[in-house]
Amino acid sequence: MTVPPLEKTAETSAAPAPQESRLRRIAHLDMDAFFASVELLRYPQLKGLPVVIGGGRRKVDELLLQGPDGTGERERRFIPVEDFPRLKDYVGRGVITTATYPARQFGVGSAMGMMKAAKLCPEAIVLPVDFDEVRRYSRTFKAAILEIAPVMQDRGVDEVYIDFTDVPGGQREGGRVLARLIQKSIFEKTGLTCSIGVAPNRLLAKMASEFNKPNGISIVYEEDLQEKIWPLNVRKVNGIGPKAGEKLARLGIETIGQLAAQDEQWLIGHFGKSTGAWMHRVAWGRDDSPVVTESEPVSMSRETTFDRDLHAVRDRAELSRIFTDLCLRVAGDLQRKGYVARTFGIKLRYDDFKIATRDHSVAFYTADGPTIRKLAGQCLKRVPLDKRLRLLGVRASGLARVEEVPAQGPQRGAARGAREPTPGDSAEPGTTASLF
Ligand code: TTP
Ligand code: MG
Ligand code: MG
Repeated sequence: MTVPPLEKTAETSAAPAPQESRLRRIAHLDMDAFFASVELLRYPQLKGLPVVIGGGRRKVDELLLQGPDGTGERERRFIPVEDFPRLKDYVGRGVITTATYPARQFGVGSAMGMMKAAKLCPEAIVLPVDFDEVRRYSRTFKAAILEIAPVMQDRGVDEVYIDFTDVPGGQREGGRVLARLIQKSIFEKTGLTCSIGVAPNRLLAKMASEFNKPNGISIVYEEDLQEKIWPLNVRKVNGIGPKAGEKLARLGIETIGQLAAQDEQWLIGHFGKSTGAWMHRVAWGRDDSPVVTESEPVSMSRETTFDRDLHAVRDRAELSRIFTDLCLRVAGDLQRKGYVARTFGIKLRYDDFKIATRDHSVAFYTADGPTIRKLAGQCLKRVPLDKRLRLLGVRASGLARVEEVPAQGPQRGAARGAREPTPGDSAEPGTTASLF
């Protein structure tokens, strides 16, 4: 491998490299066959076999967990390989979410209809997605990275950008040393593998992370543009989607190199000022966008301290109004930021400054205001309301990004919420919750 001059300088000088001689090194890390790999941790007997993830959870999946005699629900028991459902037995309109690498050798992959995939690989094992498990591993692998490299940008459930530039090892071998360390740490903490591309910027790193999948590292320098990037199809550029790809193909442009060969003005003529100029820039491997650190919230809450202490009975109407308002605000926060939650809680501070908190988890995710009002309202049944209150708060936790949970429309969430007893319904005397 040829080492670029700047890299060499940085490595051979005894003193730490001055800031300006460091190369900008940006990594893109993407987990390998993520949803499927998470299932293989649960069922290691399936390692090396074609496995696809797709379709909803079916009866056959429940039966599999229950065991032959119908007992031992969800109990961890060893399931022999031959007991798993096969693609050839699948009937329905589900599509494949992802597939293990052995399954991909049969031409099976994301977004393919399951029945079509069954023709290519009838013996592939079919499993449903376990979103909770996937999210748990998503958090764990990201936490492992943050322990090593602090500048990380979340790009979805299984991928992140990491700025290697100033991290120890981030310059060595173009970033390979640090990439190896991160792979090792993730594997130790999760048992999962990932692939990493390290390049001068996010644009090239994103492409590079695919070069050596699975469990690979790929190092790209600016001078590799012609050899490693230009032969790729334009669709490999993050941001050139199916429509732009088709239009470019109609114009006779298939590869990034062909795109780079076009005059910028010509591209602007066809795609408009901003897209045309952007296409020209990316074809030449240029991207200055920073890696923006943003951490996942663990909860969202709203609370309010009253102007005067309020009493659950005498100030019932006012408290009820404030409580509803807090719930709707929490719902608004969740919706605006693209989250749903399934644990809702309350916080009270009494006039003696003692604090009480309660929370309540449900089996579904929601960001629906009235549903949150009902669920948080149930927590009120479990706190003493005989003293005056100084503060009231509502909190949502157990968060998930809305796109990461199985589709469940607000109707379903609300309907299920509505089935729970509502605070106002429980009118037993002495049940303090009814006061709200
Ligand atoms: P990807 O990173 O695109 O795919 P992958 O991790 O399964 O495989 P690879 O090794 O090629 O990276 O997506 C991450 C997860 O997101 C994937 O395991 C399943 C899920 N996913 C969807 O839910 N819908 C989709 O259309 C795709 C592409 C992925
Ligand atoms: Mg992936
Ligand atoms: Mg991905």
